[in-house]
Amino acid sequence: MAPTNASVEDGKFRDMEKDTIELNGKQHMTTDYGIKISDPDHWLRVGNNSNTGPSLLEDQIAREKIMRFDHERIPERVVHARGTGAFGTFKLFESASDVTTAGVLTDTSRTTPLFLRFSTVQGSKGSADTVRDVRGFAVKMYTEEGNWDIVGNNIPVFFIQDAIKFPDIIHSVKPEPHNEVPQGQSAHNNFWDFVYMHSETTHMNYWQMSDRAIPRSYRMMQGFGVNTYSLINSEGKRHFVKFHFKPELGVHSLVWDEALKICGQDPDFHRKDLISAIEAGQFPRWKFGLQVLPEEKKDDFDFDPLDATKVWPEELIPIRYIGEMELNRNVDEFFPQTEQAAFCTSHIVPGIDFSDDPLLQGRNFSYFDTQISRLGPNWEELPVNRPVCPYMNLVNRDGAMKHRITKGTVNYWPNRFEANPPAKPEQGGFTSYPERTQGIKARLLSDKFAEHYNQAQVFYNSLSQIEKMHMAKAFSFELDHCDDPVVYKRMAERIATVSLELAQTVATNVGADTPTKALKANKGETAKGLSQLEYMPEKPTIATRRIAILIADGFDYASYNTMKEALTAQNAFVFTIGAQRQGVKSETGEKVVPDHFFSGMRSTLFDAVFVPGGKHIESLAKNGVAKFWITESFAHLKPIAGINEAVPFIGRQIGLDEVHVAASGTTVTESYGVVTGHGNGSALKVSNVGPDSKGLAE
Ligand code: HDE
Repeated sequence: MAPTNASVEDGKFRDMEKDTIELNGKQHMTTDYGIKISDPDHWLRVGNNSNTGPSLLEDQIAREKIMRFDHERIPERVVHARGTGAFGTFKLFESASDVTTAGVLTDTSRTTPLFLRFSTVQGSKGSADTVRDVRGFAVKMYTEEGNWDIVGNNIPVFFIQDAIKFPDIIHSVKPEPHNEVPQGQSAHNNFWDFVYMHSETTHMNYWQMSDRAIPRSYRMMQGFGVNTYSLINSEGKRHFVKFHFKPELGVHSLVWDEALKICGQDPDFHRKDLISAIEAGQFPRWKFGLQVLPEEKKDDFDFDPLDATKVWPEELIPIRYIGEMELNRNVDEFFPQTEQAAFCTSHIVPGIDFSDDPLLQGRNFSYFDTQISRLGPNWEELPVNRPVCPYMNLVNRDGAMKHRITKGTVNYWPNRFEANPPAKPEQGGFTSYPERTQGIKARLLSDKFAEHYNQAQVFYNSLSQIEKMHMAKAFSFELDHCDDPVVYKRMAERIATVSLELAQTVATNVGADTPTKALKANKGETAKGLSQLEYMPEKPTIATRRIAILIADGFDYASYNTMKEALTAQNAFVFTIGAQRQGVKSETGEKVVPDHFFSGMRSTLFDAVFVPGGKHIESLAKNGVAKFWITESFAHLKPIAGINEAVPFIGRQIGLDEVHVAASGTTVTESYGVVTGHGNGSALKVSNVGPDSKGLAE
């Protein structure tokens, strides 16, 4: 199949169509070399009706089937193995032509197709989605000038400053070498040993211990390019830049108890969340922003802007939001479109350039290299990875699994035909920024890289009390899982560089000596944009929030149905959870077939719960699972709503008298995220059930 030169108007969809086929139900099954198969279920063997007999190696059909299967797996990514992705588009609403010539950042009439892969870092391909971890946020934009990859994370800083340390940090966090434990966790001796040994990890480590590392949904996370890149404008002037993505739905997290439970209850929770939102047409969107810094101002700060363990404070360098990204199409097949998707920090387009960020410089080597071992040298030719603009290079050819066939008699440049000539800058040819540079050859970082605690303090100081409480629990959980006293004792002490109070709480919980003095003065400085509570949705919404309605035989159909319709009208994902899936009968005889039965789901997999009134309360009150649903929802501070007979039932499960309201007329009461009502079903206004009273829970 010829690779496409589809124009951008055709988008990536049209491009991949050339390699996409429908599973044709009517077409006969064939071998991969095309002959029709008469029996795919029995190996050719010598035998008879009473004697099966030996299998024949001769059976080319059986051999092909088994051999294909034997080689189905490719190496998983050495980090970020667990992930999922979707296609979408990028649109610019404001040109950044003052700082760059890149078409994707200057042409407001364009729609640029893209692919985004979210991931966790530590776990294997089959690990759970909701582990405590950094999330990858890798965007591939198929621009008219070639592919531009922003291989980012949901946390704006990184653990280390020099790429040469990457194998160390990853070895330390991955399962330990002697027993391959633990999976999907950083809660073990080696990781925390590394953190102690490298004070440069401190800032990122605090983000990792914050609620950012247990997101509610991929759709509710920020994305950051992390590294410092350059933008070059038409005058050839350079600005340093950091890239930002801000979710329309706001930033929301699970609470730790939920995250832990969901790991077992639904390890695919985040995958399914993304897929179902896109399937329902509820496309997640992010504002795209730039922080730009004129080159000559690089040395104006007490940190080095090329140090990836530091954020650029928004007070000093505001974010300029200029575009919007939307995810609007699920993949058709996971392996070719997500597993084989491969990103490269070195994929930039004219108008964008690198910086001397020492982490980025190393990454620029590593990504291409790792794709060669994972996918082979022709990985850029795979449908999901290839550009949508014309591409041709007569020298880069051959290698395993070469797919494209290029006619012609020369494969070198220059050649007597002047075939495949390079492009001059005015023809769109990429030119590197002519950076002036000089120095001695040495293994060094600039002096400002040596400061490691200031921004960790500012981050911690900027969190709300609730976030700080969560962080104390997170540190305590992690260090409690370290059984080498050297590790947890030293770490508890180290925390006193950021907060003595935090260090004391953690030390008490994990059995370390209680630190008595702060190892570094904390002046209480705060900054904006760090606490995730600053990122609430622009418009409050319950769209795509998962809401459970609990029913058993004898429920009140009117209040059930009124609530269900009202929630559905606001695009919430409503699920009826019944005593049995065979069907549940209402007081008035209506039969509802629930989406799940009580023990098939758990409260942790939903954002809110509603219990209609009716006689069914008598059986709910005797059902441990239904009762625990309410108790657990309350413990996780989820909105709980009930009406009429459901009100005292809910009150009993959560031990709160306040939810008992006068039983006359139509009233709605809210208390601790619990909404109760009396009267007909419409008494419960959906707005009372909106997010997000969560956050207080542990
Ligand atoms: Fe990566 N990283 N990384 N990384 N990274 C990989 O490339 C590496 C770093 C990130 O969905 C690998 O294709 C080095 C920072 C994401 O396919 C590998 C260094 C950030 C993904 C690699 C870093 C990231 C990767 C493994 C230190 C946030 C998943 C598979 C200098 C800005 C991409 C692969 C996907 C994947 C190397 C640090 C994000 C080995 C050497 C900082 C989102 O090449």
